[in-house]
Amino acid sequence: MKTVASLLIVLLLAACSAPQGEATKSEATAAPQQQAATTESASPAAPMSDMPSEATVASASGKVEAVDTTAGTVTIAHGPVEALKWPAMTMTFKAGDIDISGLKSGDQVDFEFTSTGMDGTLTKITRE
Ligand SMILES: [Cu+2]
Repeated sequence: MKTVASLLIVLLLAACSAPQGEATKSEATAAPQQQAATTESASPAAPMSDMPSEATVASASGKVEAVDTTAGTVTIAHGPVEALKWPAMTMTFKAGDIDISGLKSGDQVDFEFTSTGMDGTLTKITRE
């Protein structure tokens, strides 16, 4: 039993010494990496600024509050948008390529839109 125990100790020591050697190496290379990470975390806007470039598609329903065919915008009081963790709110969507001439305030609508940040561009809108 003693032999087994000492073998285990030797194995454990061997197992321990190998990672230590690697740890020393990675510590040496970790310094510049940490600096890079610090630079990134110094600007918390960096991860956020990636979001607007990646448009999120979401759908919601709500009530049209205003239609501006000249500006090409529709203001909608919409319900919560779980995909974007948006609460219910009233906001103005860009119409994009959508024909909004048939909409009028008071219309109940289901709509889909792409969102970049708090900006929404309609991709589909149908009256209920
Ligand atoms: Cu909104």
